[in-house]
Amino acid sequence: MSAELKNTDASAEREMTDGFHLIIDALKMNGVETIYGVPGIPITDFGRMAQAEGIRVLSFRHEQNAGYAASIAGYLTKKPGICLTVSAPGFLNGLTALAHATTNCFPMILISGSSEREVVDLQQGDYEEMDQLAIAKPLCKAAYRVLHAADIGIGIARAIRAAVSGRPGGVYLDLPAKLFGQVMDAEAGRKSLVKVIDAAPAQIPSPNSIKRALEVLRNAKKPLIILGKGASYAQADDDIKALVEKTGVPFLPMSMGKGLLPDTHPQCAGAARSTVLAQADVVMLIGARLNWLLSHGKGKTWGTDPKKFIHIDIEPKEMDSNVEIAAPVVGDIGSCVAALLAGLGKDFPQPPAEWITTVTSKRDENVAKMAPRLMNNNNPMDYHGALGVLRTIVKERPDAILVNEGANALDLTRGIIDMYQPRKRIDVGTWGVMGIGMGYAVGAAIETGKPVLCIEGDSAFGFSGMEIETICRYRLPVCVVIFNNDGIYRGTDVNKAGTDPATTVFVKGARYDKMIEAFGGVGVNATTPDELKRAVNAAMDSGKPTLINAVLDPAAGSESGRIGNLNPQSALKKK
Ligand SMILES: Cc1ncc(C[n+]2csc(CCOP(=O)(O)OP(=O)(O)O)c2C)c(N)n1
Ligand SMILES: [Mg+2]
Repeated sequence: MSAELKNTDASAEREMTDGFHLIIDALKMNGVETIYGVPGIPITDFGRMAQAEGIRVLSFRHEQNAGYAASIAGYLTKKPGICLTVSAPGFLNGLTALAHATTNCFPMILISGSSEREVVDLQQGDYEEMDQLAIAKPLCKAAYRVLHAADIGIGIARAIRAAVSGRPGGVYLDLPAKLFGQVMDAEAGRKSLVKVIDAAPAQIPSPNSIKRALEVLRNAKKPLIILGKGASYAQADDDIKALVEKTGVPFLPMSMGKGLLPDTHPQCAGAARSTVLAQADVVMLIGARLNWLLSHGKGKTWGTDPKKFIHIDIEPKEMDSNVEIAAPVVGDIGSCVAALLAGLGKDFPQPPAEWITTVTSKRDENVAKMAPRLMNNNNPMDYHGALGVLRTIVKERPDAILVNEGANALDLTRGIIDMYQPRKRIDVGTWGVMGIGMGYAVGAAIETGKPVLCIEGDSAFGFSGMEIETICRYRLPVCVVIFNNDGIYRGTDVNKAGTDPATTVFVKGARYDKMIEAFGGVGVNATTPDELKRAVNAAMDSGKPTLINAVLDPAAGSESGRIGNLNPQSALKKK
């Protein structure tokens, strides 16, 4: 045999790999266990192979919901949630969730197949042609494209590090169709993979910033701590609790900060929100931004007395974003809180008793005012009657995850239902976006293994309602309660032109519970708080996918819930 022939034989026997397998190997090497997506060209086989290789691949009915599932997976686990989409339209459907992840600082990677670069770039009209990388860029933290199989390892490593390090966010990874089929030597392929070491390195705050912050806090007469979802994300629960309790400062949880310390904690000022925001003189923000949700730190909400802010955040650019920050503390929340705790010493002064009395008496007064409304047995139900029973159910099942969206259905649930454990309340987030519901429910059930209770406005539910098939298909322990008041905010609007229905109303008396029956789930129509209680308890006990149509008085809600003031007004009289 000639030497040349031998060589050919040897290379034919060489072990080879391809793009499909390199992507799977790279994800597995970096601990990715679950992918949320929708199959199609060019990623169908990839999904099959990933599933065969032991990655859990969950198929949704719409990419946006898969994306929301991935985003909340990132929030709950501190590892990037992975969403997988097809080119152009699938990619665009997933993009809203990627932007949502970035806005909310959740680590997520949107991996999308894309069409042939040569054709796309010459705009020759390829199947699902789109310059996806360019479109994704302004909507996420980082965007990468991999063209060669040998770069898959690096590409995935970069995406993972970009998503979780510093302030977490969404990352786009573009994988053109041709990449999946590219073949290379298996040994070289193995060597090209990258395991990301210390993907989110601790960012230690400067000692001076800690000293300054403690000095400001020490001199406060009316201090307040605000806990944002960044504090929940940090998983520094014990230290945060210790900081709050050792300083004795009243705390106000933001929506997804609820449960870091129980809402029933003696220092919780949740029910005295207006009082503490208006009257506090020093406000320590932990993983909470001074955005619209906190009225930008100024104006009527914040009262007339001067404030000093201590701001703890991983992102230096967040400081002074809306008002002057007297004591910026830049670092990861865990490291910052640990440093503050260490600096407290033994004799850190407690807040003046007068301030504590002001806060607790206001809180107790508001709680007492609310109590009888929560026990009402009105028929048709109103929000308070329905939430009264759900509040007890959550108290009895503190480890269940609560998903919540809507307008009144959101604001009233947030105010009424106490949370007892960190990261149990997940909701519309920074944008107040409708549509997170069923995606979050799937993501939360898969990532935590805990039962999920969704409290959904009837409009809110509609944005992701088809995923109840997904919930039934994977047999997830999800109970969806729809607060059905026949529409957006309320079901009573009338179109003055008398033709079509008003823009905010839906089919009267709709039976959402029938929808889930089509997929083998349990549907219940509940017209009283008692019926609602029985149905939710049964669902939570059985773990069976359940959808409860809670019939509410169509007149029960108010325009835009608690944020009606944000609707633009004209000086001219409304027609
Ligand atoms: C993606 C998106 N589209 C539209 C809106 C505007 N919006 C805010 S709340 C809401 C629905 C409120 O109705 P519902 O969910 O039934 O809650 P209710 O107040 O009736 O309890 C809508 C459409 C939004 N926030 N997000
Ligand atoms: Mg409604």
